[in-house]
Amino acid sequence: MIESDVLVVGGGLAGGTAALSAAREGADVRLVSHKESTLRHASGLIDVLGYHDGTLLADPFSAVGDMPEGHPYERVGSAAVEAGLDLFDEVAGDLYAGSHTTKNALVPTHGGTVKPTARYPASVAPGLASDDGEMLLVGFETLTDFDAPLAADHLQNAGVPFEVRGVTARFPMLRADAKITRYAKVLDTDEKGIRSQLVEAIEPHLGDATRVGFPAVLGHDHPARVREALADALGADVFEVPSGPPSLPGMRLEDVLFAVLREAGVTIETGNPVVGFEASDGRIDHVAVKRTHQRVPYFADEFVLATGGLVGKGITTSREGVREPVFDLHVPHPENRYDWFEDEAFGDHPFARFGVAVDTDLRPLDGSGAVEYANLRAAGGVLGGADFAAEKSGSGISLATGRVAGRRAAQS
Ligand SMILES: Cc1cc2nc3c(=O)[nH]c(=O)nc-3n(C[C@H](O)[C@H](O)[C@@H](O)COP(=O)(O)OP(=O)(O)OC[C@H]3O[C@@H](n4cnc5c(N)ncnc54)[C@H](O)[C@@H]3O)c2cc1C
Repeated sequence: MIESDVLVVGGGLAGGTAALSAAREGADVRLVSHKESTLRHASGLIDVLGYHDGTLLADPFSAVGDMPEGHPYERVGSAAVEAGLDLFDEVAGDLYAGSHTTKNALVPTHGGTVKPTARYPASVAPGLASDDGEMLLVGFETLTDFDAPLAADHLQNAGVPFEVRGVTARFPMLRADAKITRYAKVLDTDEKGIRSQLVEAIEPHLGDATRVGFPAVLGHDHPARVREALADALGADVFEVPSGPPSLPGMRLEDVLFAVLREAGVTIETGNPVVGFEASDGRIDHVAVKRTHQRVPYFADEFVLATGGLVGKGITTSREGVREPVFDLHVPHPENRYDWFEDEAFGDHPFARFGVAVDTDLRPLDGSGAVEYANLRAAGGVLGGADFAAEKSGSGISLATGRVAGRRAAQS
């Protein structure tokens, strides 16, 4: 019989944080996840709160305590948001920079905009828009998502306090259809002296630039080593411009998170979906995991749902309405589909906030506001009440609610 103290469904940032937090409370934890999480597709930037009521925030914590009732931050409280970020700093270690400040950093994006974020990979640090060294952005003919000259123009027009130029170079050796992991691999191993070939291609464009930004492909296993070698040869700081999907910074973060989970004794099972459950007396008894053609019961005392939001299908929409597909939880939403959207494309769309409503213990609530199952909690993108894309709050919500859900599950 497959049995654990805590079973976490979903292996993204929220599920991983919940599993780690429960394991650290001494629980026997199993994490079951179906497909890749948004970690591998997101930029690797850890947003806590970039905007509040449309205003850019210098300090992400200045408005965390002002969120409306039902927002995940309101449910868990500001201290939990800070504790979630502390946990992240500990897990990410040298892979990330920025833990020295409580302020949002302004990070240039591959589109040439500037994004406020609470934590950024160390590989991104020399590219911050608040520094003033002259910048050269380098794109590659074969990676068409990053148009470096265009991004440079956008940044300059946005009024950044430094000169910025962009150039498109040829990446030696690789074919047009090479995956970004292949770029990272040849740079990791310095295959056929690729780093020197790259430097030769870029040097004529360097001019007075003191920092050079590349798409985020500078190594998977040894990113610091790759950056250092390029920086030494170019005589300038080297940084990555967050890009994706898919995203190397996200993959590096996932590697680190899963290594820490294994070290903490969490049993991780990926590739199989949870497809059903049995409940009695207001408690989940077990979930059914689809393995080959069988439905295998997984028993646990406590469950954490961390299956993500609309993008990852943790929440689904159809003509019949909005659903949470694993436990068939109630998802508050207007009956009339026309009320899901605003007329304006970039308006304040209600659908962006769709998700499960929870009590302050993160237990999902039914249509009458009563707890659905006493031993089920929800965390991360599956929660409603936040528009993570507009607020720039996605990772902060996953960290804060994942930590609270995992700890409470283990303590119950
Ligand atoms: C393209 C993109 C870019 C983003 N950029 C940023 C950014 O720059 N900064 C930021 O802070 N946030 C960003 N976000 C938001 C951020 O990634 C999310 O808010 C995130 O943290 C949500 O994590 P999660 O763990 O809740 O869900 P997810 O990452 O979606 O993970 C859910 C997991 O659950 C699994 N799952 C789903 N259903 C089942 C099932 N039935 N059985 C088993 N497993 C299941 C999925 O396979 C997946 O592994 C971005 C999101 C996207 C999509």
